Amino acid sequence: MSLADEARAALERARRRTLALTDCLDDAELTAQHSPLMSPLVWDLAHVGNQEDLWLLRNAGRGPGIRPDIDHLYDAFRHSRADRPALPLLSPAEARAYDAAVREAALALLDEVDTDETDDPLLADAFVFGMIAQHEQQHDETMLATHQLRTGAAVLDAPVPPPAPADAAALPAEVLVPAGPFVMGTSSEPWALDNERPAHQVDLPAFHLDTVPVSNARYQEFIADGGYADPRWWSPDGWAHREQAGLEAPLFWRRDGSRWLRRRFGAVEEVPPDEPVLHVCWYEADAYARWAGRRLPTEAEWEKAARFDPATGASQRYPWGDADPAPDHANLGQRHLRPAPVGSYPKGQSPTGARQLIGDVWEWTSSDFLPYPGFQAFPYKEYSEVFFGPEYKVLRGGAFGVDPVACRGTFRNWDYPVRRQIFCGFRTARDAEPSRRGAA
Ligand code: AVJ
Ligand code: FE
Repeated sequence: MSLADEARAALERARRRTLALTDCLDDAELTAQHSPLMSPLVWDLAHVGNQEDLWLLRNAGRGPGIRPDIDHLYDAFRHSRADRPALPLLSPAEARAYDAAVREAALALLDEVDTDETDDPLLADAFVFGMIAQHEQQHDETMLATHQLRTGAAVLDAPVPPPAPADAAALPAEVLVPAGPFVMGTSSEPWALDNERPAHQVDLPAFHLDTVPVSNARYQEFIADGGYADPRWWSPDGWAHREQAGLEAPLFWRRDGSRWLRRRFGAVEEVPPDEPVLHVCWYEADAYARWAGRRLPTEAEWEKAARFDPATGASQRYPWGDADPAPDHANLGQRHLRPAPVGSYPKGQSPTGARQLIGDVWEWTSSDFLPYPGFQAFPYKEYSEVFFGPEYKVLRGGAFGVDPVACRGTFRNWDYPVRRQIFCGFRTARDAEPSRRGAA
């Protein structure tokens, strides 16, 4: 498939999902604010169309666009999420009509341009179309998080992932990633965003990484051992936050006698022991790791584990190789409304044997969100550059609600260390003992 055809398919897939996430709720629910952390869904609904209007119709197509007059309402930097309900936003019907009109013109533009022959860096390889498909999918994921925060009867439905494969219980607890240089980031992935570029070499000491994400069962051991009451395990900032926010368990968990229940998209269930833990903030992940005698992996370690093949010395696009994600590689694309049990997806494992690096849950790393050497903002500073710095931590790997177009071995996500409404979990690492004979 050509990149132009892939862009068309990715845009159409994103739009089906956007509509599925919003057509299931009435106008009152779409305009309500379900959490001060989130926009009303009707804001996301028109924002995706407005970004497409700006980037495809105006910047790439050099036309007048459809509604430049409403840009200010949908500029994420102008109004905080908490302030958005009070804005004179488009109604749900107006937002749907706007999105459809923009899309029709955008697909006409895609038909018109030769994305193989152009000199325009926005159009070449259909980059800007891929960027807008990723943008819409990222907002779909945000809307899915709003659905999770919303109280009220369930409106979403999806099959439960299959049980873990037979070998899951016998997997080694950790894998060894050997010392040495690897290529981090990319200069060749056509729709990689600016913060994933350029490819550059990073040399790392050997380390061990958990084979699978930390499960609810493991996390419950931390809780049962008094992990939330013991400042030894927490960083100073983390402890201060734990006290101030009153953290006692992952978001959406509630104790019921001796068991833990969790709310999940409008239903309540017992916490499933073999699922990766979800909805923990960076401080909780960091405290668990210290309690376990371990640490979070750095972002570079995570990417090396996910991409480096010791047999070839090369970095792959994904843990399983260079092929686009298929359903037996990873839990992506909101096929399920939950992560799969730990040990799932043997076909998606990395060369060193780690599973579920892609999909299921976003994985917190110990790293701040910083530019790679040689970073250049493209096509706009407000995607990545304005967020670089110590206040954001990097997450890797994508979650069950991430579409394959917005997920790859190089993809970088970031958030504040206190955030836990996103679909975040983690795995832990430790340094490997240096060889007593020195370098092998
Ligand atoms: C990359 C997920 C942090 O949602 O704030 C959406 C993606 N940027 N619109 C976000 C994004 C502009 C961004 N994250
Ligand atoms: Fe956005």
